[in-house]
Amino acid sequence: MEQTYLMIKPDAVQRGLCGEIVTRFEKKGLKLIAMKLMVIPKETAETHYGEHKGKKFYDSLIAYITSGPVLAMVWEGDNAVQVCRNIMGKTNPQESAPGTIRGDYGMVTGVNIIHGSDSPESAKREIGIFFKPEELCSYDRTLDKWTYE
Ligand code: IDP
Ligand code: MG
Repeated sequence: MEQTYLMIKPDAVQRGLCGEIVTRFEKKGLKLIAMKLMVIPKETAETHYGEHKGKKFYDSLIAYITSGPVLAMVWEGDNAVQVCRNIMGKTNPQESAPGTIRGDYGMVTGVNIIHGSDSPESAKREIGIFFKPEELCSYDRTLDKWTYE
């Protein structure tokens, strides 16, 4: 099964949205396999967002993502990367459809609630930044036979 890295950003932790956001992925049928509340060290944030280095929003992005605790998570499921991106909505919350997380809870791109990997390769890289292999839980859910054909 595909895995993806999701991270509830500091604004959403501060606003008390963790429970509602986690619930959306659970109800969809995705499986939570790791979760950790943490303040990201600056160097880790720079590694995670390395692809954006040099862009005009880079410094504010690093300041934002290290400004308070994030809820780091790994979720698993069929096509999990794309399914989770669909649930999150577009990068700019003003362009995100209502019903998506960013569409429902966010107002601007620079404070946009949640991160999700954009490909299976990114997911592998990002999971490795935030979790040790032994922190990922492998378990069966009896309800999966009512989730998948
Ligand atoms: P994504 O989070 O939807 O994958 P990316 O383009 O990878 O979007 O950008 C990473 C993060 O950088 C965004 O989620 C957002 O927090 C921030 N960001 C991207 N573009 C802008 C911008 O134009 N202004 C401010 N922040 C931005
Ligand atoms: Mg991205």
